[in-house]
This record gives sequence, C-alpha cells and structure tokens, in this order.
Amino acid sequence: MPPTVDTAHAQLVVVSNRLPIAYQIAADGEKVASLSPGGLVAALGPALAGTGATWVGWDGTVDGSEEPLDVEGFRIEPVSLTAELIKGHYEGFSNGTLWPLFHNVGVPARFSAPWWGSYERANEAFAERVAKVSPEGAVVFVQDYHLMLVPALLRNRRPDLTIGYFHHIPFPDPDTMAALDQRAMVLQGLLGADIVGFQRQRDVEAFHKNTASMGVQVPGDHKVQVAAYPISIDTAGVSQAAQALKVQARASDLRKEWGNPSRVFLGVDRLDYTKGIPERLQAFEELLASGAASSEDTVFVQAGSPSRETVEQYQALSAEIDEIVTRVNAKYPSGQERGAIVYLRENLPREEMLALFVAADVMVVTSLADGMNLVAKEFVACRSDDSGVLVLSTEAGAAETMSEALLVNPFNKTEIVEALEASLVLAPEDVARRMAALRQEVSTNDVARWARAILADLETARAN
Ligand code: GDG
Repeated sequence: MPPTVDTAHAQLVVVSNRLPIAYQIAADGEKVASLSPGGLVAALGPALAGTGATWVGWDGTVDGSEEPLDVEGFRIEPVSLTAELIKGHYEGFSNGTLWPLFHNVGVPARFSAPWWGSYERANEAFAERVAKVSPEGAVVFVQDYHLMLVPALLRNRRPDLTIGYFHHIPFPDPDTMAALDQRAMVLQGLLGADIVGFQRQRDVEAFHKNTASMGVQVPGDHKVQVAAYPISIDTAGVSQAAQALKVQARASDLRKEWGNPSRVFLGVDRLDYTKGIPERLQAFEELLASGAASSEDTVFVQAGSPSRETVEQYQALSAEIDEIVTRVNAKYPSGQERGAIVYLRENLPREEMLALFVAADVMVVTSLADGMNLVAKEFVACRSDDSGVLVLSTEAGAAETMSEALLVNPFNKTEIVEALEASLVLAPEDVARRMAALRQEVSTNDVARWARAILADLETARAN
C-alpha cells in the first residue's frame, strides 16, 4: 500500500533524470548532500513549500545508494544505476540518439538496440521507484526526454496518480521521427500522462502530427491535455543577484582585464552542437575581416561549460571551437594580452556568470535548435538599467516571446554578421526601448508563473 497523506493539496512528486543535489565531503569525511540551485528547484520551490515534496532521480554516481535523504525540505529518493545502464540510457539512447534526432541540426543520431534496452530498463526503474514512494492520489511531475516511457509505466502501476510530463527540448515532425524504430512506444509512453507540456505551440503540433500519423491513441479512458507552457527563469532573483555590489564590481574589473574595449560581445552556453557556437564565432571573424569592428576595441567573450564529454560528437565540437579561437586570435591580435576572442572553457560559478552578463554590451544567442534558451532571459534580467542588446536565434523557443531582440536565422552567417554590426550602431534610445520591453516580458512571464500554470492544470486534471 502507498503511504497516505492528510493535506488539502495533493502531494507533489517530481521526477527528473538527474537529482538537483551535489555531494560534498565534510570535515569528518562524511558525504553530505546539498541542493544545487537550478531552474527547476527555483521554479517548484515556492509551489512545494510546506507540502513536503519528494524528488526522484539519479544522483550522478555509479551504483549509488538508494537510501532516501532529507535535503533542505525535499525528500530525495535516489534511483541507483549501474555503469552499463548509465552508458546505454544516458550517454547512449538519451544523448546519442534522442538529443540529435529531436534537435535535427545535421548531427546524425546514432542507433543501437542495446541502448534502447537500457532506456527501457532505466525508465522502468524510475517508474518502479515513483510507484513505491508516491502517496495515494499524488501529483507526479516527470521531466524531459530521458523519461518519456515513465508516464505510461507509472499509470499501469498506479492509476490513482495524476501524471504531468514536461518536454524541455524541441519535438520533431513525423518525417524526422520516422528514423526512430521505437517511436510508437515513445508516443504511447507520453500518452500515459494527464498533461503533456511542451515549450512551444510548434512542438504541440508536431506531437499531434506524430500521434496521428502513427495512429497511436490514448490508452484506457483517461484524457490527455497537450499544451505549451513556455518555461522561464527566476527573473526577480537573477535581477537582484546581478545588482549586488560584488557582481557589479567584478563586471567592471572584467572590462578592465579585457583592456576597456568599447564593445563586448558575449556568448554563454553549455558546449553543445545545438547552440551554434562555431557559427557565431565565424560570424565575428567575418565582422573583423569586414573592418566594421576591430579587435583592439572589440572583444568576443565566449563562456562554454564542458558537457557530455564522453560522447564523441561533443569532443569533435570542442576541438572545432579550439581551432576557430586559435585561428581568429592569431589573425586578429588586440595589442593587449587577450585575443579578439576570450574563451572561457569552464563551468563558471554563478556570480561570475552574472558578472559576464552585466559586463557585456551585446549577448549573442545563435542556437540552431533550442527548446527555450534560458541564457537569453538571464541576460535580460541582469540589465536593470535597460542597457544591452540581445541578438537571438529564431530557432530558440525564447524567440517566440522576445520579439524586441535582433532576431537572426542561425543558418545564415551573413544575417548573423549583419546583426552583430547592427547591434554596434543601434541608437541608444532604441537599445533602451527594446531592453525595457524584453525586461517587461521576462518579468511578467517568470518561472514561478510557468510552475503555477502547469501545476494548476494538474490539480484540475486530478479533480476531474
Ligand atoms: C535545456 C534545453 C531549455 C551554463 N553555463 C554555465 C551555467 N549555465 C546555465 C545557464 C542556464 C543553463 O545553464 C542553461 O540553460 P539553457 O536553457 O540555455 O540550455 P540547456 O542546458 O540546453 O537546457 C533548453 C532548458 O532545458 C530549460 O527548459 O531552455 O532549450 O536545451 O541557466 O545560466 N551556469 C553556471 N556556470 C556555467 O558555466 N553557473
């Protein structure tokens, strides 16, 4: 029997592949877990306050313990995965097959029958654990493409639960999806949920086209609501943190370190081939070649946090970026210690990231495909004086609502070069007007609003 609860609202069980925790070794040698402050924790925190929410996920270790932990108000239920399952489920099917297939930017998806087997087994392990720990009548909120089979597996085990699923990345059209032999099972897995949420209307439509073309129907007699819930950031929190004296001082120190250039372009990404990093650095190279900007008083700062380094395509991307940076810096010296491109290939502390957002003049987001892109929103949240220009890819979900950015087609290098050039000559009142509008949008549509919208719809589904 599942444990029962006595609260007015349903208890919430969040399920994500990675748990939002990090381990530190304390002075006495003991392993202590703390909450890592990601977007989802910030989003769901207020909604969870006082309800004693549970979070089910993998802690990132091989053969980890399944012992539950109480961490800062969350009940953490770790799912243990073997090295073989991690390889097949996480590195293999999730990041070698699904990620390139769903983003569809020209990097071939790789297919392997054992990877699919691992994906199934890992999804079963998550569903099994959720079924075991969820109180009677709870709301379960499953996150992202690593866990697309969980909704149906869970409904079979626990029909009393109300199940939500949110997909953080794009959903492909049937033509692209056709490459995946297991697509019907994936669609059936998702249709086990009461609510399937996507970033954009375009993803909702792609999902419907897929179920129609495959003739996949909702199993049993439950209803499935498929809708767009564009995710966002903790705008007030980011904005406030960026205004801290320490961050502002660090931002001006950074500009000094770069030789007080008149213009600073900035890119901030996980090192992922979907983010269009080579394309944007090459566009900057062309801007320098055209003479519209000079490396002496213009710098491109690119922060790239290493990601999925065990996956082959990520190693190739990293080598490609190194090559571009070396070439551009050799061709365009700045007369100072830095090159034309300052490349920070590291996982930066939060405050340092905020200082970069404050120090930049132009934020450049050129994703080839991106569910949303939170970096664009974080930059805007940091510009409390309405300064700064955002160059934004039309292929990022964020472009749907951030129309005051300079929007570019990331596949057209000339367009990126032109946008970089335009950003340098925008009239100050135009810059301020655009940024004020962007800030208004991101302030209104913050992540708390996203969480409230989807959780309210789950409550309604539960009541019906
Ligand atoms: C997926 C979807 C969707 C990056 N480098 C560092 C660092 N970051 C932080 C950023 C931002 C987050 O990581 C990245 O979020 P994005 O949205 O840009 O991209 P994905 O990681 O690909 O996320 C995406 C998102 O899910 C949410 O639904 O928007 O489309 O692909 O918050 O600030 N943070 C720190 N150091 C770094 O070096 N501290």
